[in-house]
Amino acid sequence: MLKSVLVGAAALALACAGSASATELQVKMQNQGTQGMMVFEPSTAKLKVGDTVRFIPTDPGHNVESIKEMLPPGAELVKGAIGKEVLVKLTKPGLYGFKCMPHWGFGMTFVAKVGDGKSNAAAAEAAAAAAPGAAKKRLTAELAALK
Ligand SMILES: [Cu+2]
Repeated sequence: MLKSVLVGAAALALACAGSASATELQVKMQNQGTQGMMVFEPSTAKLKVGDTVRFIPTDPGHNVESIKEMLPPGAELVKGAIGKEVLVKLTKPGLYGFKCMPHWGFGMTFVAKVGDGKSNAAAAEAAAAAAPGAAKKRLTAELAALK
C-alpha cells in the first residue's frame, strides 16, 4: 500500500518536471511585420518535442494549416479556421511547415525545426522548391535560417 503511494508520487513528480520544461511559443498572424506583408511573426523557431506553438490571430483574415508535404512522419495535420487561435503540440522530431491559406501566394509561412529536424529534411526542401513564387522564396529562406 505504502509502496504504491510512493511510486504514484514519483510518477507525479516526473510528470510535473516534464511539463515544466516544455515551451510555448506564441506566433502572431499579422498583415504587416518585419519581414513584409502577410506574415507569421516570428516565421521560424527551433523547438523540442513536447513544445507547443500558439498561433494568435492578431489581425483578422488569417488561418494556419499544415503544409502537408512539410510534416514529420507521424505528426498530425493541422487545419485552423480563419481568424481562430490554434494551439499545436509538436509531438515528433522534424521540420513542420505551416501556411495561411488565403495568403499562400504572399508566402505567409512558418517553419519549426523540432529536434535535429532531419526526419523529413529532404521532403521539406523539395516542398519549398515546389511552392509557388513568394511561398518558395520565404520557405527556402526559413529553412536556410534553421540550418
Ligand atoms: Cu494570412
